[in-house]
Amino acid sequence: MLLNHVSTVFTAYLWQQTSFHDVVALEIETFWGALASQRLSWISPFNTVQNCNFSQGKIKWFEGGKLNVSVNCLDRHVHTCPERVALIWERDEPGTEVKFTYRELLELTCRLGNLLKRLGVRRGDCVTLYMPSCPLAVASMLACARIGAVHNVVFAGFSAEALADRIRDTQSSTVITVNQGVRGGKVIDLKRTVDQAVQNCPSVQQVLVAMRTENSVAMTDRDVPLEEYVFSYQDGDVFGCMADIGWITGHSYGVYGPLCNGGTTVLFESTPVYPDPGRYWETVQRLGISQFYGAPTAIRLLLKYGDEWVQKYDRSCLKTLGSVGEPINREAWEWYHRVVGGGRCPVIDTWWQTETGGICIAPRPSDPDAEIIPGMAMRPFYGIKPALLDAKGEVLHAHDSTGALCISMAWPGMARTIHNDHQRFIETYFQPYPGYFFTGDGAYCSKEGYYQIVGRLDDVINVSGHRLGTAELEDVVVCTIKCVYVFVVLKKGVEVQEDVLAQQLREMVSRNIAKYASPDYIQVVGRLPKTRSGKIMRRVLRKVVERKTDDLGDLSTLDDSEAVHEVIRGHQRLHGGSKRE
Ligand code: 6R9
Repeated sequence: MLLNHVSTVFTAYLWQQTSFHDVVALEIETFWGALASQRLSWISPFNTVQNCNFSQGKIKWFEGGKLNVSVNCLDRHVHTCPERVALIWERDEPGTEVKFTYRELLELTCRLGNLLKRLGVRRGDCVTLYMPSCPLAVASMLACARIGAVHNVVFAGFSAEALADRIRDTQSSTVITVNQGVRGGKVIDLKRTVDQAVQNCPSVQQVLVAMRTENSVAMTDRDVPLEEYVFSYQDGDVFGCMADIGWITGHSYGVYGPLCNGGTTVLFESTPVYPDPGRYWETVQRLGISQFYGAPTAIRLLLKYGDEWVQKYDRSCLKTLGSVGEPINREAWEWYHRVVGGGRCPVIDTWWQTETGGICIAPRPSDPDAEIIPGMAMRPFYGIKPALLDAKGEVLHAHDSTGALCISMAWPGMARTIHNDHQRFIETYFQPYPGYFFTGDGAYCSKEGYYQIVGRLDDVINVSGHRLGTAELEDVVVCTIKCVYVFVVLKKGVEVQEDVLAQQLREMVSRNIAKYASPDYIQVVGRLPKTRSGKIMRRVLRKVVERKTDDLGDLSTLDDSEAVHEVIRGHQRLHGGSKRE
């Protein structure tokens, strides 16, 4: 876990810089080796930079080296600048942000680390966190890392069953939570959910409970009350990653990346539309955010509310706008660039995955005036060697082709196994294309050598011999029909002629079907089932289209369960109740 975040450190660091042509030419090993020695404090130095073999699923970086990521995030900076602001907690209650200095965060982390040790948590144990994005959650992550425990951060939006599954999976003896969470003005009884979950988790011996609100909650013998510490305000550079810490983006770019670099990070507890759709931009103005990192789903939602909500606030502090989680369609990209950034800030579409640990393909770093093409992740990050492979497993050497996105060389942030299932790790990522790490995504490489993600590979269809992804079709529909949410289901194995597809799309547009439409293989609906990080749950929608709604699978990561019923009703209205070929 510790080393997984090492490359995040570098990507976050490089993102803040402007010109890097001088490092591009360096050899990969020299590059990572030099950065690792210069940017991190090691307890014992490493002997080799890398020792990786994809066919064996062997990923070893910095062998012999030992470091503590919590020390790298905190102690180093407390020695040089203890009063610098490490965290700005953008609380759900508008205008009540709280700042934490590196000194305060270290203090809180050490106290928690000592408490965990006193409660019997040992190196290698897994601690489950079920908390909103707040300083205590960050301190809990860092406290685990500090004492060598593993943290399992579960979205505070998950149900008791989903939480119980994850606790059982990791055999946690300790859970950390808060009495209640607050999101979008609503109070959520998190402790009560934990109580329900642990009834079916015999491994849990203790639940640490902090107070997020003033309301007391029922405590049992198993529960340990925690007090919070809060304070000091200071100015500084501000990295504003809006992702919840329960998503990998919150881990890498909300916590480990900024803190390891001695930066100031914003923890956003609220939603983009609470108390109104100006929340993000009011926060940008008030906190002086310089790098804003968000998800396309939020950008598309805010676009719908109009420019006034953005223009009301001074955004001159913004330098860079980032996007992550799914393809950003051209319209959203352009609005983000023109309205939010006032045409001044580069918009960076960053492609990566939980498995990659940090950003792998993004338009920057590159020359400050190098071109950026809307909706394209474009350039591989240093040390990332993408390759596109065809269905036969052959590498596509020519540009202007689409294939399975693989990565041909190891990099330090990559996943090294799947917890308790190394065989599955090898089968999922290394067996589909021997010698390559397989991402599961499809990508197009342009004539210029720029990459564009076209969507998950199981969602790609063959149109007149070209592989078209869901993202491309959705982009067309959003631009023409002017609706916010579009989801394209591609029936497996379908081959269509380009003119047939174009005709179907034209018909949809001319009939102005903004809510439900049904050519053979396309569904356009109103509200969609999505995860909290904004990913459309395509497997659920596929089941709706295939009329297998009795078994929709695991819905625990769903943000709004009502949306599924809306889609089912919409689909029935279109096709009636009967089964159709
Ligand atoms: C960081 C994160 C990973 C999957 C990934 C891809 C999709 C992420 C994207 C993108 C197009 C981008 N994805 N960023 N697709 N353009 N800029 O999202 O991790 O939650 O593990 O999801 O998300 O399909 O494979 P994770």
